[in-house]
Amino acid sequence: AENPCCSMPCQNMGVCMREGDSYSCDCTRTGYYGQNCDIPEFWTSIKVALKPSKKTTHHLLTNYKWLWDIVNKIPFLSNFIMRAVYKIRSSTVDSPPLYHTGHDYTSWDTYADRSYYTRALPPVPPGCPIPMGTAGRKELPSPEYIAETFLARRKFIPDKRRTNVLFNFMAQHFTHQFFKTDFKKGAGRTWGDHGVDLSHIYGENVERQHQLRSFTDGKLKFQRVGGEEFPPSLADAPVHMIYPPYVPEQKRFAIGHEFFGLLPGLFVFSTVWLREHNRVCDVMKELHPDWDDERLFQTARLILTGETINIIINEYVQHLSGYNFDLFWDPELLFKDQFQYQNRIFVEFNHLYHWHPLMPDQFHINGTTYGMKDYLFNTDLVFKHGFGTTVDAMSKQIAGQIGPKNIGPVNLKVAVETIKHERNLRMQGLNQYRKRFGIPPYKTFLELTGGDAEMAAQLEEAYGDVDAVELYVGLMIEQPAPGSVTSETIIEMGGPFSVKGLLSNPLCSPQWWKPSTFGGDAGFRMVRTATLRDLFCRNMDGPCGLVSFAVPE
Ligand code: MNH
Repeated sequence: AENPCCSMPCQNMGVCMREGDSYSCDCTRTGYYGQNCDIPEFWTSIKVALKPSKKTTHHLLTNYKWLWDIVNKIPFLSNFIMRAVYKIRSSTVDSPPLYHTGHDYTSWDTYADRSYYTRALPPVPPGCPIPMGTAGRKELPSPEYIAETFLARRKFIPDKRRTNVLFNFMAQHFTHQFFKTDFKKGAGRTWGDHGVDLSHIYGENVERQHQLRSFTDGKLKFQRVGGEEFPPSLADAPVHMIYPPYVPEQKRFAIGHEFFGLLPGLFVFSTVWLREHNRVCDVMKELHPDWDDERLFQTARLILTGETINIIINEYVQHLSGYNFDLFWDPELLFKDQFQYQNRIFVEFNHLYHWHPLMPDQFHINGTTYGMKDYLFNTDLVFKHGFGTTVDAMSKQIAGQIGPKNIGPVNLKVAVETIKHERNLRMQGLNQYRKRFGIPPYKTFLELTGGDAEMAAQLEEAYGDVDAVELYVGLMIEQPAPGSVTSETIIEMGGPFSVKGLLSNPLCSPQWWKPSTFGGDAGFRMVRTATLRDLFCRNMDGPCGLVSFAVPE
């Protein structure tokens, strides 16, 4: 007989357990009871009645600028709201995690085996009649068909919020320190360490880190080109890097992450963080003449970790959210609470961050246009145009909109692979995830496509039932939420993973969050005041042009 859990009967995060031909739902601490955990307890019904919907909250935060202009200036109010954002977002993530890909249920390995990504929802149960449980078609269309029909770019669609190419590369650069799928072991496995560890700058293990270090004054190895610091050549720092055969030896650079020779934008970020590291080492050596190389290196790494988090919250997430409330990073706001300073990367977080639509097909630098073929692995253009000019150009070019039919040709196969991975992992559909993250499931295809009737009809043809729409596909075809860069589901799922990941960093713990961790007041100040503009302008020869995450109007 069919597993009755296949129809996902348990609501409100109740856990389904098969009992022969029947099932039970474990409703413990869900605030609901009944066969399917669908009847609210008294206090739950009060809470539900009073709680504004996620849509309402989003609307409030992205409108009423005059109101937020006042709130932002009153510390009592802005602290209250910022703390609420930290608390509400991070409490949405299970910590410790409940599921991973090794088992369909909670197991010791879920907690202990860090070579797995964790999962917010367990897989579609085994032995279900059809791929998505009981909803939709017996057989889903091929990943190739799905990608070509719904995801492939016809004509470049620019982002309405004027997100630029610098943002695009920050996204890719920043997230690849923790999204590191170990494809040899499977799509649910990772070779990363589950958080903001700057392994993309310093390498994922001590051997790689040692190759990248100069062992004098805490600094990283570098080479001078035209008077400016750049990552060392592979000959000087022999680490494993992925380059195609046609890239000549002297144009191969040694970087923390082995993929980062791929794109000039990643090379730019690798370069600026390298310069920042060595600059911070100089400052620290001045303050602490007695420190050895090791201590200078380790302290600079912590300072750069803090700078990263500050820039990500104050500027990157700020831009992404479109909120008129000014976000900021203050770990102290959580010191009165119980808070788990531990983090795991969820496979759903990885998939929702496949923002390949951001990538334009061409890059404009100082009057020259590069097609994708001339851009991939071509770090030469950074030297040809100059570092500053390249950064300015990336700040002035609008990136693609994260939405349907906007993935360029080079990345379409990545989309195909992602769909295949989701099917291998038996991931539940978009609507199940919407419920898990507190937003109502879509009732119709038309609602999902935001009124695009043609696409809704094609989707219905493909999936049969809106509950069968796959997670990644659904995330990519939703329209951006009003005022934001990404869709409602990406915000409501990504927000929790992102806030939890940033605020659970050990730097944020009451024990670590103090000047001595960062070599004293000067280092602590660097952490708390870091900005994107300073990061670039302090580490650049010549005039500093536009450094921003959006193209100004
Ligand atoms: Mn991208 C994974 C190519 C831009 C985010 N990306 C992959 C994979 C390839 C790839 C290949 C592995 C696919 C698979 O087998 O599942 N990505 C590219 C190329 C470009 C690119 C060629 C630009 C051109 N990628 C971007 C951008 C982002 C991004 C921009 C924005 C954040 N990509 C990801 C994420 C993964 C990924 C996240 C998953 C990484 C992992 O799990 O290891």
